[in-house]
Amino acid sequence: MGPDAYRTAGLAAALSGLGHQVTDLGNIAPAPHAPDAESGAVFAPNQTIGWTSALAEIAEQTMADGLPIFLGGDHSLSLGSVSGVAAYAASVGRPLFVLWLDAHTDFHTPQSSDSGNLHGTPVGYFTGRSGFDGFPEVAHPVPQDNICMIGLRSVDSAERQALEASAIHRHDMRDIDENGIAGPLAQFLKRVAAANGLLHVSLDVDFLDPSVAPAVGTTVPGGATVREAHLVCEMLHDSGLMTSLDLVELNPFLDERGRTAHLMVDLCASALGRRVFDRPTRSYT
Ligand code: Z70
Ligand code: MN
Ligand code: MN
Ligand code: MN
Repeated sequence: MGPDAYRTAGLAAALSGLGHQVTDLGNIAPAPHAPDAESGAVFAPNQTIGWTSALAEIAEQTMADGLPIFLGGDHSLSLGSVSGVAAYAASVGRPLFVLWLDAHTDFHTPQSSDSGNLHGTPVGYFTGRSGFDGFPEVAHPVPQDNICMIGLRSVDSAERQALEASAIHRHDMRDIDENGIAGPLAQFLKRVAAANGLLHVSLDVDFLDPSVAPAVGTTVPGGATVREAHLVCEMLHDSGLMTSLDLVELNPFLDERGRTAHLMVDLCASALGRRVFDRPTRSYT
């Protein structure tokens, strides 16, 4: 339902209005997979394996044609989108960087997950953590040092431990309150530019404060404001660095007259060039 809500909210028209050529490839289907058992340690592992294979393949293909935008739907889609984008990056000999805009770190493995929700595992998967039995092997894990997380405010203890032992760059809401959101992002973008990297951005609806973005299953108070989120997206556009994007966790059943879908469309437009006034181009090199 998430992708259809974005279609209804006018995502394609917003981007073509900015001068982009937009192609809607339609809904993706999962690759054939074994049926899932009713109960297990995690929900729908086989179905998620099917989705991961299909999405990784289409991600790698579409990177050659333009800037793919993956619409969801559950954040487990990033197991496929990011691993596919990483395969493409390796094929063109450029490093991949990932900006994770989320209340959560999603750094679990299926073994460490308390909830059994695979939306808590994509970063664990594409960084090459072990324990993803039956999932496609991650041929090109994203280096931890190439990942920046912003918006964090709900981290499980197993994730916290693994994260603190990792080189992933992380900014919780206190960081943003104390220092603002522009500084840490600019620092990260400079590193992407210096490395001539590709940049995948994963925007989880719950990055935003639930008072402005209620259409998500896992609301966590104290999220980014509309203005902080637009600033992030405007800086991404100014940098010219973003090469792929996930818009995830939109659940239109929980929306109020489409306001979350519309906000996400507006943010996407900011990330792809919408602005109030022109200003001198800022460089992140
Ligand atoms: C929790 C878990 C999560 C997204 C919630 C929540 C993770 N750490 N991820 N919403 N996208 O269930 O593993
Ligand atoms: Mn989810
Ligand atoms: Mn998430
Ligand atoms: Mn989240």
